[in-house]
Amino acid sequence: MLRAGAVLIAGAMALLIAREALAGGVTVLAEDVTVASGGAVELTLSGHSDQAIGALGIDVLFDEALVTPHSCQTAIAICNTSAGPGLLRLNSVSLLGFSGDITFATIVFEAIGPVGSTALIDVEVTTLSDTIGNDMLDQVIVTDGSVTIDGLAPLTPPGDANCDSTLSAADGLAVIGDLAGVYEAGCFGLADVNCDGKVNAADALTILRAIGGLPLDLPPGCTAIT
Ligand SMILES: [Ca+2]
Ligand SMILES: [Ca+2]
Repeated sequence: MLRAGAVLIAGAMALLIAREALAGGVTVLAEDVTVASGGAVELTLSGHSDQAIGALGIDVLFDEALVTPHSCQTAIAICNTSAGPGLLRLNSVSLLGFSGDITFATIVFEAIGPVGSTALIDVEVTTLSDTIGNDMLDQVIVTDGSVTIDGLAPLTPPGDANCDSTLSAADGLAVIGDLAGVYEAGCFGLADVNCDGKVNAADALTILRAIGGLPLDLPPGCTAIT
């Protein structure tokens, strides 16, 4: 009887461990970052999946009185920075799937709230399946992030690719230099100034046009740099 009990307990423990392993199959994690009021900051949404992901939907909710998304760079998804008030939405499908360590998106937030406030970056995975459509939502572990608005953090406005607190032609050069592999722009991620989800020569040109006071051809929802 005692032996049967021990077997039962061992079996239950094995089941628990197996369930925990399963529950740890997919992680989605948002960073905690700090930014000066009026500045911009990169927040990376990353994670890991052992199994290939075929379909993914992520909602990122935030306090729109404190932060506003300027751009969203992603190699695997479609990202809508203005899906609703205080809502950024990522959607992705892949026939081959993606797995391992994954960068889902790099979001640039502008801090519009007062010094001392913190905006919770609430991450909700709404869709998750493997490449043949099997639901994997019960396997995901999500970690929310935050943007803390700090009076001590250096001011880095959108477009400030070289992180020197001002927007100048040097930022256009930093973008081109980084793309060419001759210089590492410390705030390269801030340079998607035309909000098309990637940083390239068109952004360097947009920076130069903005400095020169020339009209900028920006999509709806993309705030002009100044
Ligand atoms: Ca700069
Ligand atoms: Ca761009």
